[in-house]
Amino acid sequence: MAPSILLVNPPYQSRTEAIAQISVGPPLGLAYLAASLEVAGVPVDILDANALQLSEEETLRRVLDAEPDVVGLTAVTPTADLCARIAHGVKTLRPEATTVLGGIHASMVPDQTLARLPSIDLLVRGEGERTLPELVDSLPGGAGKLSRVAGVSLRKGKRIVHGPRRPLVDPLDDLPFPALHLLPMERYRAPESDHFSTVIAVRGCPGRCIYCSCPWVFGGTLRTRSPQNVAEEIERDRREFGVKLISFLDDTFAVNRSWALELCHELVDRGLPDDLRWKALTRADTVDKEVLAAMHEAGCDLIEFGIESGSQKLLDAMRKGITVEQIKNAFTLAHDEGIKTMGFLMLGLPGETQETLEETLQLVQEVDCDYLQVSFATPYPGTGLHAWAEKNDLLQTDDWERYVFLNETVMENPTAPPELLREYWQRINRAFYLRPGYVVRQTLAALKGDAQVRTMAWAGAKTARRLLDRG
Ligand code: B12
Ligand code: SF4
Repeated sequence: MAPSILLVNPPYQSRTEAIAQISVGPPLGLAYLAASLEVAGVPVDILDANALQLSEEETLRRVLDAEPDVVGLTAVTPTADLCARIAHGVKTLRPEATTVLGGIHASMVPDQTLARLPSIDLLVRGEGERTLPELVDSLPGGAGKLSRVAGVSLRKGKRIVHGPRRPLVDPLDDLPFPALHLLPMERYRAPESDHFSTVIAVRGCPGRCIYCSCPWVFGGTLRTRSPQNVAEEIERDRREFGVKLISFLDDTFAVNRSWALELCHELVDRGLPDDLRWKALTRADTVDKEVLAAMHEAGCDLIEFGIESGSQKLLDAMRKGITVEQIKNAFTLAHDEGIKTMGFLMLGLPGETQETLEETLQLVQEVDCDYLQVSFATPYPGTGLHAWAEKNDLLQTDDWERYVFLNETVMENPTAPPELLREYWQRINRAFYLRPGYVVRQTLAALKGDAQVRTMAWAGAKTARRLLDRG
């Protein structure tokens, strides 16, 4: 019989800010892996310790109770050490089990990760759907040889060896739908709904923003699923799990305009229930009136745009490939269509100064988005930003657990010291949350019973309190 696998989403979310905690989604990567393992006949289960709000100790206990042959953990940079601690517990108390780490962090810096985390036996780089079943088949006693499996990295004595690069999955329609039946679906929620799930329809991004890790897993070219395949998954999510809100996790939902229009038309043609709504993240340069109208008609209530900065100079330096005018235009068009908007900002990118921070403050006031997230530029290992910070000796710490961009700065910026960034973090949040129009609008909407506004207002109130507490 094939070895059994337990895939583990570590318990990380309690460490983030209020705004992050009010949304808990399924670990979609693990659900994709589980679906491929099921097709390959490998006994698999998922432990979403994050959604179940388990402690580290409880997570380890549940892993050991399941008696898996293989424990697969998923990590972003700030959760890599947490995964390693769980793996350490496994190796201590069940040494015969094999520990495998995958996800964006492992994909970006495999050598460093294996060197620093001795409790991890094997590491998977990039997409795992094809790699993991082959890896299982190549464990001692299996058919293949581990070091030859494409996408796998491991230690051989003191050396770290890498199997060849794994080609990207293409066409994506070949993948089975994520195995949501292995997850505690009743636990997932977003401000707008307690019946929440996520879908990824597009993989890869042609962008090259210096701070971003995305292309390391999904590559630099765009792969889209067929609109029919995406719509079928959404119908499945509704039918089998009662999902009422979907968040598209695609890096750039509308970057392929004709595909986005086709998907929206497909969703409308299928006559999805009116109470099935969705939201998506896309670049500000990918939307126009027609695309936004189609998205709204197909059920899109909220669009998230990466603003990053109000300074054109900075947008160019980070290779965002977007103009300030395009950002303003995108927000205006979305509001005209009646779609709510969320903006993401990043303070402290190379070249940031008081002047550029002022420009960002002005832009936030101008675009008047409904929700806002202000973060600090964080140099994730393997990105151009990390290389810049390292070269200029600006890294304040290499403690990966502190690389949570909502919490603190982990990088010095020669033209914008941490105190200045914190000051503008406060000023921008204050200007946003405490602006009179916003308070009135949110209060009215909350009185009308808008659940999304109520929850976001709760997060907003927490942020505002923090702002006032800090003076
Ligand atoms: C959804 C999401 C979240 C959700 C997570 C919800 C959930 N339960 O999954 C939330 C909002 C909680 C979140 C939080 C954060 N996120 Co986030 N998030 C994403 C996003 C948009 C999608 C992730 C996803 O599901 N992808 C789809 C699946 C299919 O891909 P995948 O998870 O990578 O899995 C595949 C492979 O990686 C691999 N794989 C993954 N795990 C494993 C495990 C094994 C054993 C194997 C073999 C293979 C394998 O196989 C999978 C299938 O191909 C990505 C962007 C992106 N495009 O991926 C950012 C992203 C992962 N997030 C990022 C960041 C920075 C964060 C935060 C640190 C932000 C912050 N607050 O500071 C926090 C981390 C929380 C914390 N406190 O530690 C960065 C990670 C950068 C880095 N180097 O770490 C990304 C890449 C965004 C970016 N532009 O850079 N995030
Ligand atoms: S456009 Fe978005 S996903 Fe693409 S590289 Fe830039 S930040 Fe990353």
